Amino acid sequence: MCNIRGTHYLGYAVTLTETNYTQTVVILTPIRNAEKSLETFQTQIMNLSYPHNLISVFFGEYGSTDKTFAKALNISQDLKRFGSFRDSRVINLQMSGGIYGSDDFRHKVLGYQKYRRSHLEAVRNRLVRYALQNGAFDQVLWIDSDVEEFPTDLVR
Ligand SMILES: Nc1nc2c(ncn2[C@@H]2O[C@H](COP(=O)(O)OP(=O)(O)O)[C@@H](O)[C@H]2O)c(=O)[nH]1
Ligand SMILES: [Mg+2]
Repeated sequence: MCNIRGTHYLGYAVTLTETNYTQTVVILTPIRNAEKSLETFQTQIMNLSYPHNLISVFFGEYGSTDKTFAKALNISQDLKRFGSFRDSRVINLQMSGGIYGSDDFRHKVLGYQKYRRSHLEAVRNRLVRYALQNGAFDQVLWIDSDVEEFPTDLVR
């Protein structure tokens, strides 16, 4: 077992030592037609072990043809009300474009990938610009709504 900057390593198991956290974090999540993955996403965010009063969660939506915006709005209210998160908002990004279709279609058609990726990066950039203009954060973390599982100590 060794100790590297307060973190104990034993084989592949990592145990974080208790720390008095002070840094504020904003989680940025672009969403479009993400209705189906939002519930799992909410559960995972709620389960984060980092102090919720230091975490803000901003969703950046545009162009959904399902109930993504309304659902994200409910989640943002729940995060504040029941999860004691510092802040949570759903931002209307006003950015049309991107590639629509099934996961398979969007991810596999080679000719679309450069355009699809550059659109997504522009979306992420607009979201971070909004966040930095509307709050003061020590750390920024992008997590996509379709990441089905992440460790509860991800932010720590
Ligand atoms: N606002 C916005 N979000 C998008 C758009 N396309 C995808 N997203 C969201 O961005 C995240 C990543 O999209 P995804 O298609 O899974 O991309 P990939 O996994 O990086 O190939 C997900 O949370 C999507 O809901 C878009 O055009 N606008
Ligand atoms: Mg994805």
